Amino acid sequence: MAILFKTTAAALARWRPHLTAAFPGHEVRYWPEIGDKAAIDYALVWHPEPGLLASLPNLRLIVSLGAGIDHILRDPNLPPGVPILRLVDPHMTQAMSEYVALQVLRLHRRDIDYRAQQAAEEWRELGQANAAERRVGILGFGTLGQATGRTLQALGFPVAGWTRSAKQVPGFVTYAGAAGLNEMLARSDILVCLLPMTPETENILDGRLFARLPRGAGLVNAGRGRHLVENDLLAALDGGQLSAAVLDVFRDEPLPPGPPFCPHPRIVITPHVAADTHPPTALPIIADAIRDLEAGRPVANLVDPRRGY
Ligand code: NDP
Ligand code: OXD
Repeated sequence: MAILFKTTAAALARWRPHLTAAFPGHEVRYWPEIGDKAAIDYALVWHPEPGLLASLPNLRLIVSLGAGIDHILRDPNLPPGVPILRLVDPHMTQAMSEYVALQVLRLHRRDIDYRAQQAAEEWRELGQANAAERRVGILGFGTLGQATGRTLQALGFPVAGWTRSAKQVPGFVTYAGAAGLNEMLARSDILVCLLPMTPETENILDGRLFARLPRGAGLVNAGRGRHLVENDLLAALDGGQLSAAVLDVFRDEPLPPGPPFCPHPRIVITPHVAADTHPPTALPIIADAIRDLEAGRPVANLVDPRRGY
């Protein structure tokens, strides 16, 4: 019984020390040295090459090494019927809450302006709203969105969440679908994107959406780079419809150096680190899922590829 492991070279260094101990009884094979493909039962992957998974004839489970599965679903030749597991790890959920809280506070407390003043050696007080006056809207109110919402609410921000299907989340105002989006945007002084990447959500952060936010709103995108129409963001910042943006994810990663984003006075960039997968906590979750599958028990957090997330 063998496990295929495929991630980026940089991430592999974080995973490798933990892998053999996590799966006693299984041989772990590191892509591209995967040996006899027929021996591979499980594939733990991040951005697998299209066609790789379909070439494994006895594959029983595909595990995403992240919360998103877009990097798997982009393969047009996925093996039909092989279940796909996405990572739901409380450590990652906490990390995302911390990241978004940091960035919302950065926008709320005008940190970008104060850093610019510091660089210009300028001492000047800018006005400060209360957290209770700064309404935050979260696009994508699932595992990460709701946990983040709770953290922001504890800091005093009024938080609303937007989902695909209508749902009630105790303590929050929620909106759903295209009909709910307008209302949600109109009350979002800071908009946070924690959506999965699907055909419906691609390019959602565009000029038409920005125009429906209150003038001077801030944006935090920690979903996927393809949610954002980059030229529309730059135009909205130039025209003042948006006051600032924090971007963790990009169409091309690593982000090529230089304009338009590096540097930009109103854009803060982080290198896709909002909620890194943490091998010591993620591996026991994956090992439990494999044990459940082998014992014929239901496996938590399998995704429906037709839904796209
Ligand atoms: P979940 O599946 O738990 O939540 C997704 C949410 O998005 C749900 O509320 C869902 O609605 C909503 N949604 C999906 N499609 C639409 C749509 N068309 N319109 C409105 N709402 C929609 O995912 P997670 O919270 O675990 O993760 C979200 C995403 O965060 C990941 O897919 C990934 O892209 C990104 N991510 C980024 C990281 C980073 O480091 N930057 C780290 C981890 C994840 P409903 O509730 O109705 O299903
Ligand atoms: C994820 C990510 O999907 O890190 O987990 O982006």
